[in-house]
Amino acid sequence: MATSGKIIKCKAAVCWGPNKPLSIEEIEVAPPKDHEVRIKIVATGICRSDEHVLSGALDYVKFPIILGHEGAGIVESVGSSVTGIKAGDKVIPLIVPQCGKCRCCLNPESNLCYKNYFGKCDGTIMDNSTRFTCKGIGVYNFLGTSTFTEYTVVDDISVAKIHDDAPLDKVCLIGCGFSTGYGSAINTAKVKPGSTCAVFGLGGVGLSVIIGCKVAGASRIIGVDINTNKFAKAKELGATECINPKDYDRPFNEVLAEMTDDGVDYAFEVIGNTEVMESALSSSHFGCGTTIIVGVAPSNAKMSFDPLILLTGRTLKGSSFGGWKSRDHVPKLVCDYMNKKFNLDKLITHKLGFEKINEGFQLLCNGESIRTVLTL
Ligand code: PAD
Ligand code: ZN
Ligand code: ZN
Repeated sequence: MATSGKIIKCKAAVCWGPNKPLSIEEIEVAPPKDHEVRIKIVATGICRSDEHVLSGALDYVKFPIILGHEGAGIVESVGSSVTGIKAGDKVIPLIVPQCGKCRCCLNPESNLCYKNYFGKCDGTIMDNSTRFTCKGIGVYNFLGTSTFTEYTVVDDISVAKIHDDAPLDKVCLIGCGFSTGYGSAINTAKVKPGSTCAVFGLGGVGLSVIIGCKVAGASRIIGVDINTNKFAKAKELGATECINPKDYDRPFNEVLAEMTDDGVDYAFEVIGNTEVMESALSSSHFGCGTTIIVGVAPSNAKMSFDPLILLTGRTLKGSSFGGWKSRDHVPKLVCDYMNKKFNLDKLITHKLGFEKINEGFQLLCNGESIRTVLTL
């Protein structure tokens, strides 16, 4: 490519600090170094985790930063030592890398990687710097991906090559929200046929949990949200009933216990609210219920519960990126989507041009959108 090895000037949505609108700026994107890949982003979803940074809920994030982590694009160029990926390939950047060599990567039960960005949390990629500059100032990277930019540079262990015919404006959701929710049901909970599930929070991730529970054969899927506008879509995607905790003036776990013969088999918290996590845990059956935490709580938030609640046989687990080993499974999920094993199109409620990114965040905050996909 003509741009290979050169600095690219392009547009990006820069976040200069919390509680400020994103600013579309011209940035410079340096060429990929050893084991790095430069990607032309074609489409990106807006996930609640991006908004957590904007609202200041994650106080460890450094600024200025380019957010966005649910993208898909086309490789522009690759650095030295990159194998298996070349310019022109369609790819999805990955929030959880897969080095293939560490203790987690070698354990079939784990999908984390020692080289993950959650632990690192310093706004850089593996070589401890980023390839972005704006007005002469270095700009940080988010979750090793940064997709709110026309071009990004990611580590080669954090990129999955996908099918040449994949529609990028749809499969971008496989980069975070869809895979996270769907995998929480399939991989982390291992939902069994005939079981009863409760999903707390019916945003893009929660609705993807519902899709997973349905594919796994759950017989009852109870959607829980304080925004009743989310119920119609939840039912369309597989919820058998939907309830609003605000309609009850007693502890919500009691309500669910009555409805489900003493508690659900699987409870999913997909909001990031520690009180709801506690409520989900007590809503799971005392002898055989499993609770999965998917929501990301604000920094320093604490969950508290009487340990006796677990002693009778409950299980509490967490799930990041739905338990998928990213580079192995993302290409397969894209093929499963193309083969109609699941349909994620209904999660996309809005499509906007990249320059309308702040409008996209507004739609999420107003509870009007499930996923807005921005096209670049
Ligand atoms: P979203 O904001 O679209 O959906 C959250 C839903 O929860 C909304 O429909 C709200 O109305 C509802 N809600 C809020 N408060 C309550 C409450 N007290 N009781 C019931 N319902 C409530 O977010 P999303 O679906 O994009 O993301 C959900 C969470 O998952 C969020 O915390 C995000 O950061 C996290 C996430 N985790 C991972 C992971 O790998 N674990 C990946 C992606 C997102
Ligand atoms: Zn996300
Ligand atoms: Zn690893």
